[in-house]
Amino acid sequence: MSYAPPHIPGPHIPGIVLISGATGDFGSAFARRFAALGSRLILAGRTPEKLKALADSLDVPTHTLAFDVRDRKAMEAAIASIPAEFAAIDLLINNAGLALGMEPAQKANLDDWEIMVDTNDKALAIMTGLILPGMVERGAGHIINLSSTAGSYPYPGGHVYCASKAFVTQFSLSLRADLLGTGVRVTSVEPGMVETSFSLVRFKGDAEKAAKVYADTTPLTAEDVAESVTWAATLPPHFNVNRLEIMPTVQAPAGLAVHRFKKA
Ligand code: 8X3
Repeated sequence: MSYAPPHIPGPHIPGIVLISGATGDFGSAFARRFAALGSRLILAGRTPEKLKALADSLDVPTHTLAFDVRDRKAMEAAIASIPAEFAAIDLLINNAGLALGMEPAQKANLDDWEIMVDTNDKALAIMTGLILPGMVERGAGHIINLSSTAGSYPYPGGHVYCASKAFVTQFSLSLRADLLGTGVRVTSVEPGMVETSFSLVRFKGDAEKAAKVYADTTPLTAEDVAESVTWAATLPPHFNVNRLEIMPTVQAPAGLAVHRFKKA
């Protein structure tokens, strides 16, 4: 199920929106929503062809930035290259992120751990640091960080992914503390199970494993997450959503696990 056209937005339409991970399932859903509202878009992603295809499909002025968020120098150069007419960013959606692997921690691939921390945390913080001073100077702006229920409810095989999302939530709340009085808003959006290519990436292309995650149930969709992001972003400027935890009705935090000894 998806929503088209989007629900009635609030009164605040962000003028310029920068979306990282723009060509992914979430990112492109966000891009379509904000384009429908008339926002101008800066689309950041790794693949120039995919960025161009997305930009060409939208009816609003767009600027594309092709770089890997894990390459700090490339990120700094990309942000510095934003043309003047796109420079006053109203909304930054820190969306680039991923999960890799679901083996127990003691069997995990340490390269996977490094990539998750570099992408989900380090890049998100640096991107924020690059965009924030302009927002504070203008006395307005909004940073929406894509966290996850995984940041609050750990699960077997979640280890660094869960921890990386706890970072995103706590970083968002900490930003609120520093930005008090500046007019800049911060929101941590924390979705649970959403059917996207998330699991295909996590299981490194194993389509069968990925499909099992969403089989015989009704997960959220990228459009549902876009609904939440649009809601938080279009509220009037005096209204800050700190955390927005969403999950499908079929999912719930369902208790702690207990190991029981085998009877002799
Ligand atoms: C995605 C939600 O539960 O697969 O962030 O980790 S979960």
